Amino acid sequence: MSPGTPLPAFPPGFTWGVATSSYQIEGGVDADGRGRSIWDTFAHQPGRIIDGTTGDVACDHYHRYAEDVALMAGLGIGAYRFSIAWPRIQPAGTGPAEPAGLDFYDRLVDALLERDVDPVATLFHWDLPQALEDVGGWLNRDTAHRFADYAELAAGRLGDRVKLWLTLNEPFIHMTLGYGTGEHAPGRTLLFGAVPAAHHQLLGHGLAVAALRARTGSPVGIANNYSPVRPQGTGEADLAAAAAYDALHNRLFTDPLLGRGYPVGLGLDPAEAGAGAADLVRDGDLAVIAAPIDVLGVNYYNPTGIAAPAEPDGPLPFEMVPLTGYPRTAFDWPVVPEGLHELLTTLRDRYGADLPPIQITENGCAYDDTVAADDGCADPERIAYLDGHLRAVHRAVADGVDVRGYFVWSLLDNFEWAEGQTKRFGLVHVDFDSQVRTPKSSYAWYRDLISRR
Ligand code: PNW
Repeated sequence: MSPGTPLPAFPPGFTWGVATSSYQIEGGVDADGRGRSIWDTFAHQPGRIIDGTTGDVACDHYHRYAEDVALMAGLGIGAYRFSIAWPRIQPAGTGPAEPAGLDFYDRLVDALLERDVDPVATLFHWDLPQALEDVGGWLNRDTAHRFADYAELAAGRLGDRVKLWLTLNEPFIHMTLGYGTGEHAPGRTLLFGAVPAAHHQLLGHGLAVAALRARTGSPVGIANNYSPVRPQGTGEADLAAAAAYDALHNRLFTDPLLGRGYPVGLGLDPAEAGAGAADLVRDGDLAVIAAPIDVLGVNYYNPTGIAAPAEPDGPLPFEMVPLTGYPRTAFDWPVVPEGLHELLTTLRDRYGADLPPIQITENGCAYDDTVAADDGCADPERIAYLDGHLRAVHRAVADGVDVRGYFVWSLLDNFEWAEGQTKRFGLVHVDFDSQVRTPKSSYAWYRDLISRR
């Protein structure tokens, strides 16, 4: 089947949504008592962001949220996934709430509900208060407790109206790019020394689940990034490298969440733990992390090709190899819709009855979209990408995977982290000089798809 044939029916009650995150769209970095985050610091350091832009203004969503909610209403979506900026709620990462920061999300949530859009809130999409980074960030166990306090404040104000809470966004990407390779804030280059940031994020997740449960009856979950691993070679060393990468990317943040404990090989499993690891993973931590969740958020972009490292004694036990033979997005990411089907059925096979219902909390693509003289913005590649991935989701549902919803990344072109404003993921084009929003042809396509459901 192709974009030409209509998409098959999805289960009744399937949620159609779009997703964004605070630092990528809000701007308003000095508004209403907001504190600094690690991304404010990082984006202002020379050489960090490819085009030298920052999130200082981004899509100015902080001031234009009403217009953006109207765009969502025009799509007819059932749910909107946004993130709350921790430094708006606790400017220094600790202490009492800044009421003006909470007021913004209060207004946003009410505007969504008025338009029949369910608010889905992510508590942490990478914008850690800088004051917490100054005392070690997620390498410091205390940050997990600070995160639970923040969750309590957010849910105390919004818990009656947010319909789904997600604790963390992609703790794997935050650990690897933020603490491992330094491509993201806070810019640390610890390689496997970043692993404590995995444990502390997961501990923070578990503590936050408990804090949320006490203040909301809404479902609670987490949004993980997954990438099916394609071994590039059939040798034993290639397969071992692929398994090592799979444990790091796909299991490190899911095995312990679903009660399996940590995968072996990362220094977190008691069987291999030296004295240092025992201090890292303390008695009782795994039970906190395995607190039952109602939803597993799945973010999918592409599979990963992995081979044995060229130098066996190098710093990493695997090497990434670009997958060939697929169309590519402007990010140079391969377009592999069947990877999403493979990922969903693998999760089901791996975790069985322990796997909670799934929401696809992100899926989307970047292309070099431009607004034409007639004010149109044609993005046929994005339509083909989304269509292909939705068919893959549908096949997984037909194969028995419990997928309850799908959120396009993203509503708007936005600040794409280290890529700045050079990678456009939106259903809506944003002119970053004028802040004019222009719905792309994919916006109309998604609107029509939703209206036929
Ligand atoms: C996700 N990778 O990040 C994030 O949740 C979004 O904030 C982001 O805009 C979106 O995907 C598109 O990049 C990722 O290197 C960042 O594989 C990097 C990777 C994957 C996801």
